[in-house]
Amino acid sequence: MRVKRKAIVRRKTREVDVTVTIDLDESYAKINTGISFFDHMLNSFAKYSEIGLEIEAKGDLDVEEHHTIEDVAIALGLAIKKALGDKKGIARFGDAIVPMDDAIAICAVDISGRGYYNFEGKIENSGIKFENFVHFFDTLCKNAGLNVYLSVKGFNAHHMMEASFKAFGIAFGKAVRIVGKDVRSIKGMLD
Ligand SMILES: [Mn+2]
Repeated sequence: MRVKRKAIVRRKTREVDVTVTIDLDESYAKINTGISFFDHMLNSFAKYSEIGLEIEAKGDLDVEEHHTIEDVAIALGLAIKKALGDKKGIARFGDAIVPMDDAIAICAVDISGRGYYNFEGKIENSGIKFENFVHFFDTLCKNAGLNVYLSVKGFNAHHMMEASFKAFGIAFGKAVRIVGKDVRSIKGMLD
């Protein structure tokens, strides 16, 4: 019997109280961040990565969305890192190309243990600001130890952001799947 790839992370600051529950071998989503568009994006991520994900966040949205998006990214990143454990048997790499009408997103993921986000594109503000869209992925990568390349082109900001979350979800879902027995690195570890 495999070790459960589950984790719960709570992060409580003076700005945000967020709890993330993740199960890499389930498939469901229950998301409530108080930012409807962000919930829509996180639901897409969970759906297309085929992981179990619960996020409950209460942030200082009267200030603006930045703190809530940032703290969700930190907690989700730490939960991913914790749930992956020793990373034995994971595919490690995953990729996806996702069109959405006028938009197209390309994503590649390496669960290398080294957090690095490489983004190409420019999107108008949509249900969340573009700066927070970029900041979310950057913060997530640093905290989870993910190397992610994401590129997006298009016209409609909603489509461009949604295609990005879908592409990231599909690529991430492939990378966390169990495909073998050993750690996929000649170093013997992914950290
Ligand atoms: Mn949509």
